[in-house]
Amino acid sequence: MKLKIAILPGDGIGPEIMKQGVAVLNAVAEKCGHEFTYEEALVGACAIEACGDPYPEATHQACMNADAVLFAAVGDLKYDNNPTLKVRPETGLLAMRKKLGLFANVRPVATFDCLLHKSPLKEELLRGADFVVLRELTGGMYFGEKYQDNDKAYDTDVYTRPEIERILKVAFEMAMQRRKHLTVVDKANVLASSRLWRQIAKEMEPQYPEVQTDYMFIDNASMRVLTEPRFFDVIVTENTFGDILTDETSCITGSMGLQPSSSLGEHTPLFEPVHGSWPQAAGQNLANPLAQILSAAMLLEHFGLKEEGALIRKAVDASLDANVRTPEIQVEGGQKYGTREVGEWIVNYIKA
Ligand code: GGG
Repeated sequence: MKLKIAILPGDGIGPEIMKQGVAVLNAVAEKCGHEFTYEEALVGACAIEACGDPYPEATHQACMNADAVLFAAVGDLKYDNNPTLKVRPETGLLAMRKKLGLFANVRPVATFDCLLHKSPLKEELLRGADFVVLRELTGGMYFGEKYQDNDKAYDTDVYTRPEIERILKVAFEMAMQRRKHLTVVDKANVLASSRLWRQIAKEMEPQYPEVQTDYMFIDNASMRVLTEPRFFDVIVTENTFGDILTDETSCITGSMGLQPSSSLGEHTPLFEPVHGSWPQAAGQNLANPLAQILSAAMLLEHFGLKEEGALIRKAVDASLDANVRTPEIQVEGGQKYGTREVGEWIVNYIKA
């Protein structure tokens, strides 16, 4: 298969983990006889530095012209530490999602047996946990009207019926493909937008009679994903709740560096780690490349390359079993591996 992939390394650890993601894609292409071509483009702080725009038109064109986008992360301390800098790297990410119409962010949460002990949670609660958080990605507070002066600030939490219906349709259909259990997570006891989500979900329920649908407040869900992770199959929720909930679920997988995602919608699909740019670790060969590599696996699976995706997953499992791990999941007293060494080990496994 021929695939044209837009490569967006972004900021911080982004370029380092992306290098490993692309190396793994190349190893798969070589092994399985595919032709993947790449066009690299700027997004985030590096794009602001280059041209003053965190999502330049040239990057948008590269994304639109590609079959898929492989993205790493954006964010830089310079902007976190200086609130007078009004153009932030993260607005590049939001603009990209909005312009590509990527409203459905699929964030799978699964355990790795050899890392269960790394979690702060009890092993017996975690074993076998396997669910998906479907995060709405182009609405809510992230995109609603904002205001800030010295004395007052607000973000508006807006959702329209079509925005809610389209993400719920994806959620119900995903549940049908899995264990037929959907949990709608909201804050309907307080928020009007949540009440509309709940109303529309209840209206849609009869179209999917095989799906067991339940409703949970975000505060309760935040507790239940940690105390009863096996309860969940598909969680659907709005933008902000989904962002927060999936950092929390890194306690289930064992590391933020192990959570990949896909973003689907109107235009080119995008694949990215759930984690951010970790600018403090940039250039130090410390970051875990596995979320990026697993995002590449999701990319291939999206185009029907199931065996190729499975090959990457097998290589990732093998690297973890062989204790070839970055510091945050390293075996106590074991050998240290960096971003590069983990990536190279996986490439060699795939080529063997
Ligand atoms: N790879 C994800 C990333 O770069 N995250 C940084 C960030 O700004 N995240 C906010 C979001 O995902 O909405």
